[in-house]
Amino acid sequence: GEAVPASQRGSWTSFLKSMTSFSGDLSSMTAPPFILSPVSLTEFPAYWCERPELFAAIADGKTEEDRAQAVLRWFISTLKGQYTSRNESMGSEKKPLNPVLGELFYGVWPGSKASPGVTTLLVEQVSHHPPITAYRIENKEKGLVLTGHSAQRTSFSAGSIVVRQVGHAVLTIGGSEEYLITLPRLRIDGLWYGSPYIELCETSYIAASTGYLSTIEYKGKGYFSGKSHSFKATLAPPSGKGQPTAVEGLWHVSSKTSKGVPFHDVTTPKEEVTVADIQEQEPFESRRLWSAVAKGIRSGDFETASKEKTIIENEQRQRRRDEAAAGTKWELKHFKHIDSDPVYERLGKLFKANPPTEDFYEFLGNAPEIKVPAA
Ligand code: 0T9
Repeated sequence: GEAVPASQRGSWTSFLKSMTSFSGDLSSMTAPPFILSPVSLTEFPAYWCERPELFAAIADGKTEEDRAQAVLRWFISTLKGQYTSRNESMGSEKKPLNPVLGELFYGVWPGSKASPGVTTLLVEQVSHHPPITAYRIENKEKGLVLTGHSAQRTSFSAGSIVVRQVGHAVLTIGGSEEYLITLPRLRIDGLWYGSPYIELCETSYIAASTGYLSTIEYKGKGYFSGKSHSFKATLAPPSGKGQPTAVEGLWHVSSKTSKGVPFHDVTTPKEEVTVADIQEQEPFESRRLWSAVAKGIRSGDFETASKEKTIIENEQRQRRRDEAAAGTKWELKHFKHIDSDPVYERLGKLFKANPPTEDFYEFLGNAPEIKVPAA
């Protein structure tokens, strides 16, 4: 492929070959330098709030239907960042840095007139193999909390990587109204040419404790509208409470309701999360932990990047050995693992969730103090 530097063509081909015979945790496979991203997966939960005004607006909905609609609008508006932003910033999808157990990422959106309230982000890598990332996003002033975790099961099919997302998120408004959010399946195409990109497929749901249910269907080129990144969503009220609302469009651009009313629009700039300067971060905070590796990748010095990565990996192995020898276990800092999430079990019934139960990482309530940068 053209996107692959001539000197890395051989290693890209063998990487693809080993992937076809591999199922499980792709994150631990060694990939050629041109496809490496300098950003760790622990940063990805920030995509949930890069339009903090849409998040804040959820709390302003006057009726149950208004709020369910605002949740759907915010959710759809996050997809562009979640699934196309590496293509925009780095030219293609890239392989993120594989987080270490206990890696942390803290951030903040300071708020503005358009997006009232300070929104804080707290992320912890709660498993290394397979990678599992737990996160919590809160806008206290608006009474909004999003808690979730993210893991993936990957397989290879017809030249593409198919990623089933494992994990879910729960959004609460005012501590009582709850929304269970499930995540779409994704396909990574364009691998052969060395320019991978994501297409979303199948269906995801947002089920509310008020009985409202959003069903979101994803299609790529050649379906509904024939365009990539197409979706159709239906927001259905509980029985006897009015008519469903249908929305259709391109999740990375905009959409309209079936009545022609504009629904979401992500053509305007987003707001990236603010994090502390690296010198002020704790050793396990993502950007500090990976700084030497990231610098190597960014500057094209892959020898240094790989050496620094090996240092981190060896240190991790040593830690695990020490724990095993001492008979101790790594303690999570901000979350407690529970085997089944009662919110998932209850609200999952609205769309016959499969599996009917899922585990969860409960927040321990110990958020660090976040310094809000001066405007
Ligand atoms: C949760 C998101 C997730 C994480 C990434 C599949 C993937 C790791 C998981 C699902 C976020 O909310 C949304 C976006 C992108 C997803 C990543 C894309 C990707 O390629 C990686 C996997 C593990 C790879 O790195 C595959 C190998 C690589 C060479 C292809 C570019």
